[in-house]
Amino acid sequence: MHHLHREKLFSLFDDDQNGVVFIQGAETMYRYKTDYEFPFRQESNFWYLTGANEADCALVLDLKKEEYHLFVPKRDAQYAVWHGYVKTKKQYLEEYKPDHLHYQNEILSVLNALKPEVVYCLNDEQAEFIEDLDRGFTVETEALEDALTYCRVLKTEWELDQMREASRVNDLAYEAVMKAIKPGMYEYELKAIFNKVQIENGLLQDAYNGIFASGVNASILHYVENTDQINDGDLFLMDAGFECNGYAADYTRTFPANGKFTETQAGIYQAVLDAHNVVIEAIKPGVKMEDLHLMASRIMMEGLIKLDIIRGNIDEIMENNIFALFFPHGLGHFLGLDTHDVGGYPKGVDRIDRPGIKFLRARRELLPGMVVTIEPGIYFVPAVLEPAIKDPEKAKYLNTEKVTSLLGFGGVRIEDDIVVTEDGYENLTNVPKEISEIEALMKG
Ligand SMILES: [Mn+2]
Repeated sequence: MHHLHREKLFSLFDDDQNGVVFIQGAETMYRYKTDYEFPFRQESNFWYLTGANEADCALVLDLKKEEYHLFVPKRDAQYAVWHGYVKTKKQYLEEYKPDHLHYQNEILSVLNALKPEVVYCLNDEQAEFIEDLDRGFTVETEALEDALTYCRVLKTEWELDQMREASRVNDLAYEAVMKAIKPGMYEYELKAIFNKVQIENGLLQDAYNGIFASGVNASILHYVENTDQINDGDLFLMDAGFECNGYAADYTRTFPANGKFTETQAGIYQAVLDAHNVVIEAIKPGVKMEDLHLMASRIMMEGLIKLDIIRGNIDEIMENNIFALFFPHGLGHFLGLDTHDVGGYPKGVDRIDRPGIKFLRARRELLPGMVVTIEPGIYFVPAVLEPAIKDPEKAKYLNTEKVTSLLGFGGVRIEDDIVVTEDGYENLTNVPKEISEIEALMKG
């Protein structure tokens, strides 16, 4: 499948130029100065183009001949003692099917033979490696990043299948946690249940550090300690996902630890859920994420007006950015090989005519094949709301008494993974989110 990704990249460069793409893959990472090895995770662009999940590799793509050179490390017997094997060149060729296979120390001789007019590199560090070869190669760092972003943001059917599998397992893991949770448990016990389901289904790599937050901890956006005991009456917010062949799932669900929403919890939850549902229904090609963000914010503010947590005219509340007090993050992000995937900040008009690149421009509008998360939320963050209560310009829109009473509430976030299709969307996430569905699932 990775050969399709290389073809896609080749198609973006003019083939009458004598240029090459050069990328170094990930190295083994150690904990500080010890021999503790972190689990290996290939650099996403290198993985995208090669499917080679090994440390210390590199690639050269010859843009003129459209040929793929893979460079692999030369391992000694000592490596086999610790890692069980040393692959032969024949094994590498069979596994990754490059047009040409070389050892790492042959990069210079291959480049010397190709004599490229320009070497497209991924970043300054790798460009420096080429410059340090001291053969006067011209190096370019922006065009390759732009091209790979363009490739990766529009998923192929194979890539979508990996995300569907990551989602299928994520569905199971979420339901297992929702069924298991009881007041008195510790947050990490739910993480253990979540990870068990992922791993026993063959997904071994988490996509990001999961958040398992009870009560007030849910108002800390990147709470990853997961150490606290869960109280009766707490809401529990969980935001976690694993990868399938490098492709992430990233959901969030918020549910009552004891299985039953209180009236206040249900009110705030419903405000977020209404925004989440309406925004997802609006997804189709041509829609802009920033418009969806404002749409979600407005619906949530209408919900908070109905609950008498904020007061005033909805247009004025939007104009004065009161929504940012309760919704201090973005509506969503691109999802793929990275949880916050490439393509979120498209290049402007000034990047249209990069040298040697055919594609016209990146677009902010959603297009078929893009995958985004939709994750509105309402949080009661004391560090944000306490100053707002003291600021008359903001406080006039707040029911300060009610807001003060909710400073220990925590937060609600609901996040699904959405594929943009030709005529709308495909929702990859299938975990209960309506209040009645959640309560029915948790009752067992
Ligand atoms: Mn997310």
